Amino acid sequence: MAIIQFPKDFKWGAATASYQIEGATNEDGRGVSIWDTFSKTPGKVHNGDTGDVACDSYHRYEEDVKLIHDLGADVYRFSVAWPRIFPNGTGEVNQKGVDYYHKLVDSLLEKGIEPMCTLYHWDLPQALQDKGGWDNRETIEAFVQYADFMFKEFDGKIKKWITVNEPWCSSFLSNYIGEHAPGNQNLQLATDIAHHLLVAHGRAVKQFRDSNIEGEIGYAPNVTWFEPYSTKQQDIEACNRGNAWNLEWFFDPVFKGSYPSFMVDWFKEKGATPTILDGDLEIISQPIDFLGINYYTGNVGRYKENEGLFDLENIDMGYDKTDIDWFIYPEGFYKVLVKIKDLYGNVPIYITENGACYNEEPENGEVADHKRIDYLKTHLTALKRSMDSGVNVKGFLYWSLMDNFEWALGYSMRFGIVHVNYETLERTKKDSYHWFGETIQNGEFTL
Ligand code: GBH
Repeated sequence: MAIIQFPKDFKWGAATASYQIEGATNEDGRGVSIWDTFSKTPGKVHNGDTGDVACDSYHRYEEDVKLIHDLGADVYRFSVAWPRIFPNGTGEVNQKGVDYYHKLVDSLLEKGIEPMCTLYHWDLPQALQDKGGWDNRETIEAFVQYADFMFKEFDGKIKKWITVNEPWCSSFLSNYIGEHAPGNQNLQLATDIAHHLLVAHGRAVKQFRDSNIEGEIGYAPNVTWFEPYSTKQQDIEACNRGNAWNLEWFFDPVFKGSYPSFMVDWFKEKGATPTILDGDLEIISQPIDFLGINYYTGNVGRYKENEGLFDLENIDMGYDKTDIDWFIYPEGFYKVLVKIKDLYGNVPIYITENGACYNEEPENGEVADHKRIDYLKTHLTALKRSMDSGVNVKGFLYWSLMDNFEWALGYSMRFGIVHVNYETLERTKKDSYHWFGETIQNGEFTL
């Protein structure tokens, strides 16, 4: 039996995102987002599910804030639906949308919960998509205006800001793999969009500094880990490429002001080169106050000619998977954090997302999701090990507070520590909620 103990000032919390929980997509003047369009396009989302109702958190936020409070969380990470604030992406502000986030933030602050606000968690106003979306640099301007409005409106209330969530997903997953909105399949396009998202991030950080906003700002890239199948050079290099697609590609520009050259060369051979304008890399590399890290899964990878973008195949080593079919790989969590420290120094890190998909349903008012507790235990243990190796981790936010709209997989996949019944919208605390609450209270758990 071992006790895994976290520092006294370690911050605990849970995370959500606007389109995944709010519902009320047609209310109080909210504009249309690319996820409304995408989810209503036949064949794009499992079962034809949409975010129209989702968890109805737009109406039930007080109940949800109570769940966060009862958990004992220090921080709640949520995102703002850009089309609630600017229904057309730019121009007129929609006051009712602004009011909603004031009510949410006020009720968090009343209960002593610190709000951590993500400005962009994928729900781009459709009006901007109609003009080319993130491929059009005007979207960057629109984002900076939206960000600046939010900074000033919530200055003094929100003191932790995240510009963009998982730019890899809104670029490559959405515009090359095509699994997420807007669903394009074009590597050059995706590469430009990745770049524009980074410029948007940097511009927003600069705006934050220029406007003298109180608090801290960062971004939240997703990372994974490919462990080479063997010590063969080809396996190692293929895994380096797989890792760098999430890691160096999205970190080097921010921390070093350049793209990783081995990846630029690789992409060039595949026909894609980011379109970089003068001054872009300088803007992107504005110093940030913290790094949000989202980690879920890792893979063992092996070189295979012409396999995917990187001559890399996933090997099934027989590791357990969660219900979404992702390998459970806590060792990758440890390794990627140590690699981040080695490459980029000791920037403060919040784990802004980590969590497991298991689809247990309530029985007699209880959800016995012990596999989720095991996932949490192994990942928190790996996290603590990284901290003991000098990684500067300040906090951990579980994804997600509650079951929600899991993007292309609709409501079929559940990540919550709170169960949501999508017929009645009733919330039920799972066993993992109680376990996590105790861990937060004690600042430690027993393995
Ligand atoms: C996050 O994305 C999102 O921020 C959040 O909104 C979402 O609900 C949550 O995670 C759960 O999905 O190679 O097939 O094993 C996660 C992004 C991208 C996670 C790719 C895992 C590899 C899966 N991810 N990924 S696989």
